[in-house]
Amino acid sequence: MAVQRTFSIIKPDAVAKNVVGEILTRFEKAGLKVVASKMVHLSEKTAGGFYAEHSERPFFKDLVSFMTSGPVVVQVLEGENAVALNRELMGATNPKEAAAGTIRADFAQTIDENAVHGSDSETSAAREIAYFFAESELCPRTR
Ligand code: RTP
Ligand code: MG
Repeated sequence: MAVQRTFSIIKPDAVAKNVVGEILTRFEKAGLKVVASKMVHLSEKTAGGFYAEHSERPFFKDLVSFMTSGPVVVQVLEGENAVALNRELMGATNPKEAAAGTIRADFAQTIDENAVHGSDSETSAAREIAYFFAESELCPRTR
């Protein structure tokens, strides 16, 4: 498996709980390297555009409202099998169903406010990275 990049969001609930560092530590301990990172307060337009694939779903309005409720930290993570590895570290979408020791099991309580986002495929990762970062903001990690 080659080195991949994936896109991650530490959502407003986790930022409010002050666990940004603890979540980043989990990525780092699992061997993922941060190659870009910034804190942003999403506008409705940006959040809605990011989750456009869910625009017809019943939870879309609440999702956009939650994602714009406070700042988030967005990052690009790099490593072997990064997309699947990040999804494994995050746990199931619903924290109540997330495996013990995963980020969502440890830092979230509800499906609506579930601490983190992670790309679900390499194709999504490429689109999501480009949605938030210019190529010049990605910092190759040579050591
Ligand atoms: P994410 O995109 O945030 O990483 O989460 P995911 O892939 O695990 O889940 P996805 O199906 O892409 O849904 C995106 C976000 O929408 C909220 N959601 N609510 N109430 C519901 O049934 C429901 N389903 C999804 C969640 O916050 C989920 O993370
Ligand atoms: Mg998703």
